[in-house]
Amino acid sequence: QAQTKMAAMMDLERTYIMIKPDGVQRGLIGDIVKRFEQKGFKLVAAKLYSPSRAHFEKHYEDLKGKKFFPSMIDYMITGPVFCMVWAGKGAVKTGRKMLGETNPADSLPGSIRGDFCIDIGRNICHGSDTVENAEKEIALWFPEGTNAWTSHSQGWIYE
Ligand code: IDP
Ligand code: MG
Repeated sequence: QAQTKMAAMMDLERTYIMIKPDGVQRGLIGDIVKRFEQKGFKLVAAKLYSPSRAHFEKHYEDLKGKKFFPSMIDYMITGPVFCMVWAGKGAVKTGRKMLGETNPADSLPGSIRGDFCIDIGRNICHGSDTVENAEKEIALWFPEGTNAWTSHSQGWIYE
């Protein structure tokens, strides 16, 4: 009972992580998934997906006024993206740290962008920036919902 309660609490925070077309093309899906698994976060949804331009425009609607917006959307629709939802304590903030800074040049070695890419316009991955945005993004990308399951590692990851 206590174990189930703890599992439910640790699952409350979820983040939307997406491997962009360059990350998929470069064969980095496995490396990125591996980092989140090793950290101890729990995968609750994943799919390879090729959404419409309108879907990406919705996802990035906050950036609509930016000069780079049209070319960024052009890049996003060049190929499938790998969409994931990871759950765990602090998943949003820690997920962003694991990705690194928006500009790979500012990303420390050890972070995903710090280790795998160079240009801001080819930064291979997306991660939600707030808990509120994460829930919005999860609803947009996984209208079918996510998967509830209890990891056997739960008690070895959380005290
Ligand atoms: P984030 O992905 O780190 O949250 P945002 O500011 O939300 O960064 O921007 C979304 C994406 O738009 C970035 O990941 C990057 O691919 C792209 N982007 C942001 N700023 C620039 C820019 O100045 N030039 C080209 N692309 C950019
Ligand atoms: Mg962002």
